[in-house]
Amino acid sequence: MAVHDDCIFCKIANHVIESDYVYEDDLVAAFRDMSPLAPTHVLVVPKDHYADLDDGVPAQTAAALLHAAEEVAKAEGITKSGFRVVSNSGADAGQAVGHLHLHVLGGRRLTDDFA
Ligand code: DGP
Repeated sequence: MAVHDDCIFCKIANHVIESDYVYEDDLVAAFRDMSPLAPTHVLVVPKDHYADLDDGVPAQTAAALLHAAEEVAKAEGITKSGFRVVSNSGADAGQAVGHLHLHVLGGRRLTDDFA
C-alpha cells in the first residue's frame, strides 16, 4: 500500500493516528475536520496516498470517495437539508494538506465563501 510516513492523512486513514471516524471501507476513511466550518465538516480520504485529484487516482478509488461522501451525508442526516462536497487541488484552491481529500459540509446554509 502506498502510504507515506510523513503524511498526516495517511496516518489517520490507516489508524497510525486515531481520529473521529464517521465512515470507513477498504479504500477510504472519513473523519471529522479538526477546524470545522459547519456543523458537519468531514474529510473523506483514500487510504493510499495521492497528492490531489490530478495524481493518477484509480477510478475505483474515485468512486469510493464519492460513495463515502454520500454515506457520510446519510449518517449525519443532512441528505434532505443539503450538503456540499469540495476537493481543493493545488495552490489556487488553497490546498493545505497534500493528500487527496473531499470535504463534506452541511448542517447550515452554506454561502459561496468556502471553495
Ligand atoms: P484543504 O485546505 O482542502 O487542504 O483542507 C485541509 C483540512 O484538513 C482543513 O480543513 C483542516 C484539516 N486538517 C488538517 N490537519 C488535520 C488533522 O490532523 N486532523 C484533522 N481531523 N483535520 C485536519
